Amino acid sequence: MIEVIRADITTLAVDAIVNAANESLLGGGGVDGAIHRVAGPELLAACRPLGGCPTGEARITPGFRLPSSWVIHTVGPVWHDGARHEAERLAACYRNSFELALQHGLRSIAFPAISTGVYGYPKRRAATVAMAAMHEYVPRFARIIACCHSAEDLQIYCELLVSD
Ligand code: AR6
Repeated sequence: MIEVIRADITTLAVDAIVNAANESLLGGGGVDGAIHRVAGPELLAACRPLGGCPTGEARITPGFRLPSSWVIHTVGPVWHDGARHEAERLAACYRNSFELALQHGLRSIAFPAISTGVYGYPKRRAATVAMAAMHEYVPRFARIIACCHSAEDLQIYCELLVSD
């Protein structure tokens, strides 16, 4: 089942929350900063030996002080003009995060709207990519949560959910 909610992703008690990280995996602003703040310094210590993550791929760490057991770190594409494989790379973030969760036997997962903050991906276009990927994985998860930070995102995701 896909659930669309408005929340701070760091408050969700699910098997895994997904972090919209950067290729260094060493923290940043936005949701990345929020996740590191709540998880505590152990998260940075767990990320450091991973040696970064290329755009579109995903890596997993424990959630430490977060209510979620795991954090799946993925790196969304920076939006340029839509002609630089942004959609495929964003879809890869969702798919690789889901695949990593399945490899670890996880059943519930929450995603932020990857790439739609600092990385500038147009919100509706990104939500369309996100929802398509989520639909693909519905049969293999108990809960898939689209975690919206803003009222605008919530509205976009809800519109896409009902138009399916
Ligand atoms: N819970 C849920 N969603 C959130 C939260 C939160 N606590 N905080 C922000 N968002 P962004 P990006 C939403 O900028 O565009 C970082 O510095 C936010 O409203 O966090 O993928 C990384 O280190 C937006 O909808 O990620 C990278 O350098 C969404 O999360 C870079 O930003 C993503 O916004 C990644 O940029």
